[in-house]
Amino acid sequence: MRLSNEQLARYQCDGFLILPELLSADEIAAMKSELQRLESVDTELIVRERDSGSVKTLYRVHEVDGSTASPPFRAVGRSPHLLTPAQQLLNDEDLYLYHTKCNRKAAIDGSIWQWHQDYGTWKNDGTPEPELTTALIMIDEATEANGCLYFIPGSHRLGLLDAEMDDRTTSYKFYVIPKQQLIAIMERSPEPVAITGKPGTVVFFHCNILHGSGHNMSRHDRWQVYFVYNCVANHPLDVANPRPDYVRSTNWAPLRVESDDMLARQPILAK
Ligand SMILES: O=C(O)CCC(=O)C(=O)O
Repeated sequence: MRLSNEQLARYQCDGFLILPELLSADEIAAMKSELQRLESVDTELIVRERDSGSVKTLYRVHEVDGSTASPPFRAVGRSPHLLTPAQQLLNDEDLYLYHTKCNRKAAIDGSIWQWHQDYGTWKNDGTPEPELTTALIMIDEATEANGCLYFIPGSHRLGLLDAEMDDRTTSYKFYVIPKQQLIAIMERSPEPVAITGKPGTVVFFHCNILHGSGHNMSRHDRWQVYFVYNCVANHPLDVANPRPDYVRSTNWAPLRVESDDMLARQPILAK
């Protein structure tokens, strides 16, 4: 799947690009059944909601080894549906997966992600340039009620903003944009856009776009899976106390586009 010049220009301008129902119902069903299997794995690669204990984030589904290894997810990360557009958006053939994460917003319990830029954390990881793009896959329909993502269009062009560590709001600690700064940016930006869509929809977004999502007020779980692509040439430099491999991968081997039939091509997992 190759993006048109018009789609590339839209991504450069807005900082995101929505590809409705790019993946088939069968592909989504295969990923959903993998998520059901992985949810019950006892591993440090799963973050849980503080109060309910339900799964919030599950990491590292794209490799052949490790407790959360998953053949369908490994295949989709190398499929032409995701890898080819990522290569076009980053204008580089040699990409690797910085990390993969599967975010569940459990019905009623699933909590917010405050406004943030992903690259703030990745710069602290030692990643030299904001040359990463994320492919979001909607596993369930994403709605405003079940906590879809919101983007501020064009905010990636503001560059990296000052952020502060928030370790209070949810069980997941990360850098958020302080309220007054956020309001000032919102006053001079287009309104935030709700990123809703049917299962199978894929959304590419820039690592500096301002984004966040609300609480899940609905009776439906909302799963979204994120594949973060980085240029091999932009891999993190050495830092003191690097974060673990499941969020800052050190597997910098360039990915090659594989079969577009992720269901037919399932690699054998390492023991
Ligand atoms: O899954 C969500 O609702 C938001 C996730 C997010 O913003 C992130 O992981 O950076």
